[in-house]
Amino acid sequence: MKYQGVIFDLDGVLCFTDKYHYKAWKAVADEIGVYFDEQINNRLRGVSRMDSLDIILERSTKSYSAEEKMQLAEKKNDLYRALLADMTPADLSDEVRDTLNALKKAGLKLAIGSSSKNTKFILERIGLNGFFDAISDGTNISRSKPDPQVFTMAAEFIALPPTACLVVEDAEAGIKAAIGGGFDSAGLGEAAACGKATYAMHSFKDLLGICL
Ligand code: B16
Ligand code: MG
Repeated sequence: MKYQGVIFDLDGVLCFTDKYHYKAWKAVADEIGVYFDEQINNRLRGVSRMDSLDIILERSTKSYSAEEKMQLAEKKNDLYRALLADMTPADLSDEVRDTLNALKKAGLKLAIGSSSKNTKFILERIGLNGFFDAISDGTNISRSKPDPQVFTMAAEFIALPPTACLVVEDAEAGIKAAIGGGFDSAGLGEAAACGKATYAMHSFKDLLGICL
């Protein structure tokens, strides 16, 4: 096999929480009177919570203290988690579930590499709690994508060098992180269209052809 491990981004790859991020940020932006739309929301893909807030506040005329920013981010996260609570294992597609099972059965080590601090909660909601060999997420990193740290740590957790792992991403920031860390990458959506991924995928199951 070409790779011994696969590191998956979570939001936009295994499940789709964009609409929840959007709803929660929109409520916060409306409350402080800052314009926010779905196009701006697209810029938040793969970006950490505090960096996302900075992008939203680019349109604000008021400047916010670090403490005020923390409060806004906390408010967004409370709203976001309340929406995540509605997710169930039905939010994991059959295609993703079957592909993950086939990769695992073939003996590949599988890990998560996500910027989200809500990774474990989301995995629980969609019925993937305990499925992965390792989880590297927003709770163990100090630098977010496009820095490679989240993937470098995931590879360390599964005891493989970057050259033996494939990173699967939906965000250009994530592909840049993979390149920076010396990983091959497979892109979906924006990450496929950016032209920087090792493989451009049309569908999640394309991983079977790449890895097996
Ligand atoms: P949280 P990923 C990223 O997850 C999301 O794409 C991004 O929109 C979000 O701001 C970030 O997680 C932080 O999420 O607020 O839950 O810590 O795509 O890296 O799995
Ligand atoms: Mg993503």
